[in-house]
Amino acid sequence: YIPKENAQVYDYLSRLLARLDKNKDIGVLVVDDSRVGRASMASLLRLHNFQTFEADSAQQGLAILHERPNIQLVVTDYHMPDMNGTEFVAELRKSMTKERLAIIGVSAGNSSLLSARFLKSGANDFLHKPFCQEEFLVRINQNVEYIENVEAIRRAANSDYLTGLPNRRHFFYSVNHVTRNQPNHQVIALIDLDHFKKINDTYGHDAGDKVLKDVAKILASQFSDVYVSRFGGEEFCIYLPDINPIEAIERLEQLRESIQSRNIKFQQQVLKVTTSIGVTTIGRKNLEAMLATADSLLYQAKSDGRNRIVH
Ligand code: GH3
Ligand code: MG
Ligand code: MG
Ligand code: MG
Repeated sequence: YIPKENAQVYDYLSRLLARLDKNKDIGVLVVDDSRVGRASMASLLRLHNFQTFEADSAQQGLAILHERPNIQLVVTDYHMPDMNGTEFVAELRKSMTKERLAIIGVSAGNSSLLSARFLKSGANDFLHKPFCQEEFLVRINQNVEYIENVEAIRRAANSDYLTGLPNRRHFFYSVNHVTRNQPNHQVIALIDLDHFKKINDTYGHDAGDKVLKDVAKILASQFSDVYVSRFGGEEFCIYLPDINPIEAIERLEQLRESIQSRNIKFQQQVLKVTTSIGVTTIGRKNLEAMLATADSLLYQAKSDGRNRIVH
C-alpha cells in the first residue's frame, strides 16, 4: 500500500529503478586519450549502472567495439593522437548507423565549429567541456532512449502483433537474403488452419485468436532454427534453407501431429484444430516461384480432405 501523497515519488523512483535495471545491459564506450577525462566520465556512467568500456585511442575504441556488440553508445573526445574524434566517428559510420550506435562528441575549447563538424561526420550529439554531471547524464539518457525507441519501432514493424511471429514483410526481407546465396536445397511450407472460420463462428473471435497464438507457439518452438512467419489471417509460412527434403517433410509431419493433438484452452473449453500444409522441396528457384507451387499444393491438400501434407 502506498499513501496517495507518496504516489508521485513512488512513480518517479520506480521509473528510475527500471532505467537502472535496463542500463546494466547497455554498454557505453568512452574514448579519450586523457586518463582523467576518461575516468570521470566512466565513473559517472557506472554510477548509473551502465557497463562501461574505456579506450585511450580511436584504434583501441574500434577494437573494443568489434568485440562488444552490446555497446550502444560511444562518447568520444576530439583531440587524440592517432585519429581525431570526427575521423573516428566517420570511420564508425561506415558500418554502424545512428539508429544502431549513438555517438556523442566531447571537446573543450572554442568548439561551436567543432560541434558542427562532429554532427556532420555522423555524431548524434555533442557536449562542450567542461560540462556539469547533470547535463552529461541527461544527454546520455536521451541518446540511449533514442536507440531503444528505434529498436522498439523496428521490432513492431517486423512482427505480427497477435502472435509475435515475424510478419510477411520481414519474412520476405530475411529469406530473400538467404536465397540470394543459392542454398543447394531449400524447402517452403505453407500452413493453413482447417475450417478456422468455424472456430470463430462457434466460439467467437477471441477463441480464434487464442488458437492462432497457440499454433504460433508450436511453430516458434519447433522451428526456431529456421524462418517462420505469420503470413496473414490463419496462414503461416516456414522456410528451411539447406535441408534434406525428406528430413523437412518429417519435421513438418511432426508439426502437423503436434497441432492436431494440442488441447487449446480457451476459458473453460478445450478447442482442437488441424492444418493443411503445401510443401515445395525443389531447390534453386526464386522465392515467389516456390511460394506459388506451395500454394497450389496447399490447395490440393484442402481438396484431398485437409489435415495432411502434400508435397
Ligand atoms: P479452410 O479449411 O478451407 O482453410 O477454411 P477456413 O475456414 O480456415 O478458411 P477461410 O479462408 O474461409 O477463413 C479464414 C478465417 O480466418 C476468416 C477470418 O475471419 C479468420 N481470421 C483471419 N485473421 C484472423 C485473426 O487474426 N483472428 C481471428 N480470430 N480470425 C481471423
Ligand atoms: Mg584529447
Ligand atoms: Mg483455413
Ligand atoms: Mg486461409
